[in-house]
Amino acid sequence: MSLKALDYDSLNENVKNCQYAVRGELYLRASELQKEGKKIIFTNVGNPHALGQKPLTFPRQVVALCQAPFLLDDPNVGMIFPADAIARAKHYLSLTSGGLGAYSDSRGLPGVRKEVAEFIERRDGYPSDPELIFLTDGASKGVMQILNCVIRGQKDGILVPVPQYPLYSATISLLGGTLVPYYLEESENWGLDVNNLRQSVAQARSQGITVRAMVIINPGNPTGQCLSEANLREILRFCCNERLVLLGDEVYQQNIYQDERPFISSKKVLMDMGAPISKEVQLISFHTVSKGYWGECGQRGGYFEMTNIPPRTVEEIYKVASIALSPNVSAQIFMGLMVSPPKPGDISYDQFVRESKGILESLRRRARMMTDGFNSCKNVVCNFTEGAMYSFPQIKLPPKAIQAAKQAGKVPDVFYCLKLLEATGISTVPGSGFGQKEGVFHLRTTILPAEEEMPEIMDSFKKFNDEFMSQYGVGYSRM
Ligand code: DCS
Repeated sequence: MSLKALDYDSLNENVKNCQYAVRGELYLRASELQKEGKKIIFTNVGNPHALGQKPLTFPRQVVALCQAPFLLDDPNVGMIFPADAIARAKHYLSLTSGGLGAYSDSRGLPGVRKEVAEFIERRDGYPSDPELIFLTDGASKGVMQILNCVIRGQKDGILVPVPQYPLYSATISLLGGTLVPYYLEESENWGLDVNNLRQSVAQARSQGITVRAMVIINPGNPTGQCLSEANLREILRFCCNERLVLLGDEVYQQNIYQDERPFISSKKVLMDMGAPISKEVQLISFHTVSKGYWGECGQRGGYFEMTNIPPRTVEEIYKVASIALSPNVSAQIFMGLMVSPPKPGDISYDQFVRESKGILESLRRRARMMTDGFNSCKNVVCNFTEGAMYSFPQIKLPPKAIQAAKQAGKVPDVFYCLKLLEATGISTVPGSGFGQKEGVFHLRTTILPAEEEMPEIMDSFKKFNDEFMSQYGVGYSRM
């Protein structure tokens, strides 16, 4: 009998081939254990509110009023909401055509796109055009839209860092393109060596692949490094010479935990380089409301900015965005608020600063606690989390553990992470889900558990790791 289209054996092979480890085997097992009543610490996803982070007050007040505009007509509204939140809610409602229940333009509300452009101008010191900014349902949707425009078939290659965030590998698989890996240097604090890029491109070309775009994640996920200005210049020059579109994933730009290497946007570095390069390199930069100290992952708000993209292409991207009608309108308002938060002198300013500083400073301390915790463990080495939300320790698995994993039919780091989960309830993602060099093993955890729980979590990790290493024989010395 012939198969129906949605019978498993007749599904689109690209769907079956696509892997997304952040919600993979470890996550599924953790969910099962949770159902059985075990306490699970979900450190597999960068989802701050799920781990207890409180929403910032001001944006929630504004969006609450936008969702329930009848409150604005209530004579008591001023007793519950501060005047600046009321004013901002009225401002955002005036930008919509019918409030939050109405579709917006498929590129987003023009008024919010203008606020995003003003934010970029303040951040970089260069003009930004709202016409070249599209609002999206989270950065993920933006990345998918752009990769969809770039990938024409299997012979089109996209340079992706390894380790990488699997949105990229999964989307490239879904779209039937080819991922061209370039390796980040763990011993250089996960720095990017342009020679590795050259080698990757040469190898891909020798296999008949047309390399069309390059992805950078800055600050890195899962690796946590901030790219230096010099490194960004090299990357931009490389993209210019090789005629590659640069996809700059900058969703963690507010999450910086050291002062030596601040975040610098690819757009600013490109503009600083001046003509002709600043007019040549095609760049798309992505941002989100999910990360930073906002952590509003469930709202699904993001944007991308296009630089040096021809108007006819922008029109085509607009056409494709139109198929989905409209990005979430409430998320667009979150984005507007994120890029234009309360200013000094506003009623809500002090509270806003107190809340956001509290979150960022605690994240900074947690980044330190985790790195130090991992580095105090046997056979574990870990670079400091300069930015983003993750720790990515290398686990030097003894040969006996690798053997035991093989016998159990598991990839060695999956084996380790499953044992960790069963023993401690800590749900991580094995390094193999992000890509890593052959024979080298990692795990990724977020730095998001509550600060007061952190010592206990690190103690329980250490205890597990000690037992694991003595069970399987130490075998390796620390780097
Ligand atoms: N880009 C990077 C580098 C990310 O880490 C994420 C989310 C996204 C884009 C997508 O964000 P939004 O679609 O929510 O805007 N990070 C996932 C992760 O690794 N853990 O949690 C989510």
